[in-house]
Amino acid sequence: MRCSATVCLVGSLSSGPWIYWHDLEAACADASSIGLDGIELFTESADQVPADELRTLLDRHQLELAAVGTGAGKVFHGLSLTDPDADRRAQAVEFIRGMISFGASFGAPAIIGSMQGGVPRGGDREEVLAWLGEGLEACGRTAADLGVTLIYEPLNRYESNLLNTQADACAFLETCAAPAVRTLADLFHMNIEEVSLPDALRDHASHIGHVHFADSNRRPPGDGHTNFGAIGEALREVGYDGWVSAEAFPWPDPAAAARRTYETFREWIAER
Ligand code: LER
Ligand code: MN
Repeated sequence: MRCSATVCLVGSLSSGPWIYWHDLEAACADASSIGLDGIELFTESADQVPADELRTLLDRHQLELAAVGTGAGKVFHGLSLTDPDADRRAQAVEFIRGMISFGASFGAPAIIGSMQGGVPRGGDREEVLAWLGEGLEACGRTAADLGVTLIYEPLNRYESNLLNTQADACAFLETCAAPAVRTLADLFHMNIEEVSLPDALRDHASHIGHVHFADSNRRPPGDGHTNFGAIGEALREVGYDGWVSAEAFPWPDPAAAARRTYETFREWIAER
């Protein structure tokens, strides 16, 4: 398993569950000095950070790109894979495809979180799920062509009314023709939705392609009441060998949050 931390490069955001903020070079330098293996990027668009600039920084600091988030498509352009308007759904697919190819040039997957949208009041749930499936299939084909996975993230009930648990997300993916699509096990969302985090990780291990690492209160791992010993045991038992990526509030500050994250990873999660 490898540990990374999120970097928010969206200039107009100043709060949210990201460890590092706004300065990519400073984030890389700090992450590398702690011993983290990579960073996960949240950018405004697929071309916000020139690929050669990112490659230079990653190489200089011996980091990998763990994943790229697509949420800006929703936040800034109001796009989602389940918009009732077919043209808007097509634009959502195009936005995500841009992010997939940005990530793929670094071997990193794109994450579909808030871009999944939800069922509007009075909407037809089956129809909305069919649109989600079509979107995941279309984006999943692009990811497969570029040799990367695509990560679908079940969100908690306060962020989406589509699929909230690992079980629901995995059962849904099995109905789609989207073999490159994996689920994201975000420990914060799971803390709200799952009966048992370690059981959910064990039961759905074959679908899980990425882990978002946060404590129960979305503070850095180690600053809430999640039992990371049991989570580490489950992840090691199923042989999870992907990223454990800190998507948490920068509490009390980014540098301390990153250090706390890495200490918790080393103590409870890493292979021993
Ligand atoms: C994105 O990874 C996520 O977890 C969402 O809660 C952001 O809205
Ligand atoms: Mn997440």
